[in-house]
Amino acid sequence: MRLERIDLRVVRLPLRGRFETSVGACHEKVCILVEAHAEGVSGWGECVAETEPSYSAETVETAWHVLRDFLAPLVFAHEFADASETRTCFSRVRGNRMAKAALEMALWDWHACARNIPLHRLLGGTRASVACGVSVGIAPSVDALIHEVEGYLGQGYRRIKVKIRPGWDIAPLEAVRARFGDVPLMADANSAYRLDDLKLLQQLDAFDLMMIEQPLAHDDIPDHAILQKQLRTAICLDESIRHVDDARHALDAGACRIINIKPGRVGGLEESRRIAALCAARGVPVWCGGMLETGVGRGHNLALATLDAFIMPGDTSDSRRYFEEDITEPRATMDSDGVIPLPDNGYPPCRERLARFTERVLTLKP
Ligand code: OSB
Ligand code: MG
Repeated sequence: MRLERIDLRVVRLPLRGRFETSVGACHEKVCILVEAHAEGVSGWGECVAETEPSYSAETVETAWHVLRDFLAPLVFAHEFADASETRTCFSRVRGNRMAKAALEMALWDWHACARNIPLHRLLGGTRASVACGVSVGIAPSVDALIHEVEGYLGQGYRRIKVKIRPGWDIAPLEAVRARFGDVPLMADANSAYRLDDLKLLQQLDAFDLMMIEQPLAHDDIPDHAILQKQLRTAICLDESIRHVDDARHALDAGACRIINIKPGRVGGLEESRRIAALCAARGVPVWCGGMLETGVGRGHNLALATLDAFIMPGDTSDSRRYFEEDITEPRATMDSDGVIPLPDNGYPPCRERLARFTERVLTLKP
């Protein structure tokens, strides 16, 4: 197969609530969607780069530039037998993994549609449903947090992740433990601490967290190794894992005991499978993270999370946790037992809603 046309579009959707982390707050989702066309079939991908370079160095605008000027020409020149080839097709472009992932996932989706196989089966997934956790942003008060968590537990979520930062760590975690007993609980610091904060981080051991996600700098594996030796709580790396070699280095160094795989962060589904295989071979648990994706990216995350290695509930929440209206039909919907059953035909966008949420479109041809 050779691609005949690629549409890049920027979409903007309001979030149902403000989402705040240690790096900033947002009230809307702005991202690039990629539609890859060939042989009358189209495949969709979503770029997780945000408008600001705070979670990662990539932004919507850098990804737009790299997709238009470098990645699209590479795929137009390549004859594809399989979507897994995209990874090597892009190997001459350094970094820019969020841009790469968007087009790579569109190619996976295209192959699944063209072969009439559910994407999760094409990827080698063995489950047909995915267990869900939920990521709870920094709240205006401890009472507001407790109220929000109560709602999520009532809906069936199987794991609660609380965003923390200096000044919003002990109190919220202590309150959630006191109010909800031994619910599966974890914290995500998004790189808000330094090794100097060791005493504070050791105090978190008292809360029996499943893990603490990315406590230290986004690009620092060695300091996480020093920290892990002095914590009882497992460290899970997110930002620090850009590709399978980072995962291997982190595990070899003892920098983490769990890995959060986001296909949008690591360059796509093929790289995600490699990280998952490495972790499975070493007995390291993985789970699928998220970046507040629309239905398009959420569908890819859910498909990936059906692989055997994904043994922990991920940030693969119900679409309604984020959006009043989502772009896809159907939208990801969680049962009362905390799992999302995957539809055989995936999550294709609805053209009418797409048109309403699109800010700009660019059509590329070979
Ligand atoms: O660190 O996992 C993160 C959202 C945006 C950017 C980074 C992160 C997050 C989340 C929310 O934690 C995950 C989700 O529900 O999609
Ligand atoms: Mg994280």
